Formats: sequence, structure tokens, C-alpha cells
Amino acid sequence: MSAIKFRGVDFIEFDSLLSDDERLVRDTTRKFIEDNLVPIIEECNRAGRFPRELVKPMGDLGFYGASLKGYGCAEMSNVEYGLVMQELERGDSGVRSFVSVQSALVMYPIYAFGSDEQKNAWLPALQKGDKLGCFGLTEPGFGSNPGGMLTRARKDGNDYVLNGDKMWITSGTIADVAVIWAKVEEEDNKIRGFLVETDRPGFSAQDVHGKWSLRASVTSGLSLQDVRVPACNLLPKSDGLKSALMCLNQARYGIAWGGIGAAMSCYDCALQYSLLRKQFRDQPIASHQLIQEKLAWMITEITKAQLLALQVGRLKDEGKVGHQHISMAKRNNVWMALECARLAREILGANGVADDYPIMRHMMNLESVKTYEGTQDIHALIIGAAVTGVDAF
Ligand code: TGC
Ligand code: FAD
Repeated sequence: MSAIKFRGVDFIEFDSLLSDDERLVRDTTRKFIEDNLVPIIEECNRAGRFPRELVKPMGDLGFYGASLKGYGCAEMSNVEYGLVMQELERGDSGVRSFVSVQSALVMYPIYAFGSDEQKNAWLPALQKGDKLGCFGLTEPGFGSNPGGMLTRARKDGNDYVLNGDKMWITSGTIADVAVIWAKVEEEDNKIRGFLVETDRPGFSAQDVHGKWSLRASVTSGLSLQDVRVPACNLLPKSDGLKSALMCLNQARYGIAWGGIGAAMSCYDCALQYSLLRKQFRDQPIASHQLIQEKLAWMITEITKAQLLALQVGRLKDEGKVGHQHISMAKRNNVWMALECARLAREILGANGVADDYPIMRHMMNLESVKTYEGTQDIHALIIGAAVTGVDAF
């Protein structure tokens, strides 16, 4: 491993915009990642191994469902939650992804659309990390357009019977419960959410192999063949595709902060490297104008991304955020992070492609992050629809 250690990134006294509690949450998470994830992440990435040993410790720190109220949740503000996501992704996008899915895509729909029985049965166990969840929206033929899904639920006495396939599902094979979105035949094919325990007959999950991205995260395909669940497993307040999209808002918001973390990791590594590495006249490469231009671009874009994420977080805390605001933050900040990773990789020269440094791993991860939770172009269309009033999907 290289001797480069993360030192934090703050160009315009961004920290002065944060409260003491916000800085404490950020610093606690940063220390956890530095002590527990950074030492093992390159091995996990090489082996394609999800660091399951961190699941319980992250639960103990209150990372799951951190912004929800009750059920043992940490009741963080949205800005505090965002700062947790930033620090997790500074470690690795796959670990942030795991926490995002558990929090925003499994606990949130149970919290927002579930019955009291469902909330009491699942939320405390998910909060502790005793139970794990996954979110099945995407299908082999329907990614950007989930409204076209083929998965169906049919009422049969006091049960529903589910049939369909879900694809690219984070945590699929390690989940105890899957939040499955399906069209209900008896309700004119309205999309609704179901809690499907993964040990039910007819449910199976298979991991996707050969990923060059998010290698420390589990990604799976799910198959549901006549899976029978009691009617009480329907999320009673789920009401159309809009409910699934509301979950995505939570996850996209976390990704907007997460991208900053990945970018900070790449920038700080490249900055330190540029001061150590000497070429021509025994001078550090940091003394060359073209290196400085790259660093200046990175720190400028990171700073703009911080301000965007913070404003969207403040709006969210005030109940004023629109999904188009979240789309702008997710789109901009992930693009910015990927560009930072590419520039940082150039600054490290050949060392940039080796896993002695975190940069290539972040770059490969960010290619997925740019695609999932709505591709870059889908978010452009969401912003375009908001400003023009015209859908162009
Ligand atoms: P459309 O007709 O536009 O909308 C249907 C209803 O939903 C409302 N709506 C939203 N509500 C809340 N939040 C949002 N973000 C919303 N977007 C739209 C809309 O107003 C409408 O309401 P109503 O009352 O009229 O019924 O739906 P559409 O079928 O045309 O699709 C719109 C589109 C393309 C924007 C949407 O489908 C979309 O966002 N596609 C991208 C799919 C996506 O992001 N999938 C993510 C899967 S999960 C994942 O990737 C997890 S990765 C792991 C991790 O997070 O780390
Ligand atoms: P497509 O929809 O086929 O898009 C292909 C290309 O066409 C993209 O460039 C897209 O922008 C473009 N395109 C599509 N429609 C339009 C249009 N109208 N106008 C212009 N361009 C368009 N899903 C889940 O449900 N749960 C998960 O936990 C989950 N985890 C994931 C983990 C990983 C590692 C990955 C890679 C994906 C995950 N996904 C998950 C799926 C993810 O949300 C989808 O991959 C994403 O929504 C894009 O869908 P797609 O891959 O089918 O691409």
C-alpha cells in the first residue's frame, strides 16, 4: 500500500457551514472508514468480496435508516445522513451502495408504505443489521423504464402469487427480505410493493459474476416463480410507480453526497502524489502548470458539488426538496467524481492503474454509480422536463 493517507478536503471553509453535530457525524464515520474499511478494501475489491464483517459494526453506529424516526433509528437530519454517505463512498462506492439499499430502498419503503405490523417486524432488525434487504425494481428488459415491468402479482384467496425476474439487484443473494415491485392483476396492473422473504418457495437469487465495477458489492438476479406471500406482505400504502420513485429519491440523494466522497479520495491522493513524485530537473510534478490545472479543476468542481449537495440537503430537511433538485445533485456530483477519478489517474501516471492507490477502483465503481439510480441521461431528461414542462423520455 502507498503511504498516502486521506487528510480531508475543504477549500472554502465548507466546514463552517456545518453544525457541530454534522461535523461530529462526518468525523465519526470518517474514522470508522479509515480504521475498518480502508485497510481491507483493496483485498475485497480484488477478490470480489463484500466485507460482511462490517455489517454489524455499521449497524451499531446507526448507519441503517439513519434519517428515519423511531424503531431504533439514529434520527439524523438529511445533511447528517448525506455526510455519512460521503464518508462511506470515500471508502468504497460498494459499501455506500449496501448502506443506501438497506436504508433508502428497504427501510424507507417499509417506513413510508408499510403497516404497523410490517414496521415492527422488520425495521428494528434491519436497523441493527440483523436482517438484510434488497430492492427489486429493474428487470432484464426494463431498466430506465421501470413502468414497463413484467413482474405480476395475482390475488389468490388470502395470498398473492408473484411471478417475474429482477436484474442487477444489489445485495440480492445476502438479503433476508426483498422489496419487490409488481403489477397487481386485480388492480388494473397498478404497480405495488411487496415484502418477499427470500426463503419462500419459488424465490431464487444468483450473483452476477465478472463485474469490473462495485466488486465489493453483491449484485444479483432474482427469479420469482409462483412465489406465494400472505396478503399482509403487500405494502398497503404503496400506490403506483410513484411509490417506487419516492424510494429512489432517498437513494439518489445519498449518492449525490457519496460522489463527493469518491472525488475527495481521488483528489487528495493525486495532490499528495504530485508533491512527492519528481520528474524533470528534480522538481515535484506539482510544479508543472498542466498538473496544477488538473488539481484546480478538481478542487473547484468538488467545492461546487459540496455546495449543491448541502443546499439540496437543507431543502430536504425543510421539506421543500423536489425530485428534480435531487436529480441535478446526483447527476452533477457523480459526473464530477468520475471526471476527478480520470484526472487523478492521469496525475499518478502508471501508478494510477495499480491498486496500491484507490483511484482506479473508484473510477470503475463510479461507472456503475453513473448508471444506476437513473442514468446520467435520464437525469438530464428529468431536469429538462422540470424546466420546460415537457417530458422527453
Ligand atoms: P412518470 O409518469 O413520469 O411518473 C409516474 C408518477 O411518479 C411521479 N414521479 C415521481 N414521484 C416521486 N419521485 C420521483 N423521482 C418521481 N418521478 C416521477 C410522477 O409525477 C407521476 O405521478 P402521478 O401522480 O402522475 O402518477 O413515469 P415514467 O414511467 O414516465 O418514468 C419516469 C422516469 C423515467 C423518470 C422514471 O421511470 C425513472 O426515474 N427511471 C430511472 C429508473 C431508475 O432510476 N431505477 C433505479 C433502480 S434502483 C437502483 O438502481 C439501486 S442502485 C443501488 C444504490 O442505490 O446504491
Ligand atoms: P437502459 O435503460 O437499457 O439504458 C441504456 C442506455 O440508454 C443508457 O445510456 C440510457 O441513458 C439510455 N436511454 C434509455 N432510455 C432513454 C431515453 N428515453 N432517452 C435517451 N436515452 C435513453 N436496480 C434495482 O432495481 N435495484 C438495485 O439494487 C440495483 N442495483 C444495481 C447495481 C449495479 C452495480 C448496477 C450496474 C445496476 C443496478 N440496478 C439496480 C439497475 C440500475 O438501476 C439500471 O441499470 C439503470 O436504471 C439503467 O437501466 P439499464 O441498465 O437497463 O439501461
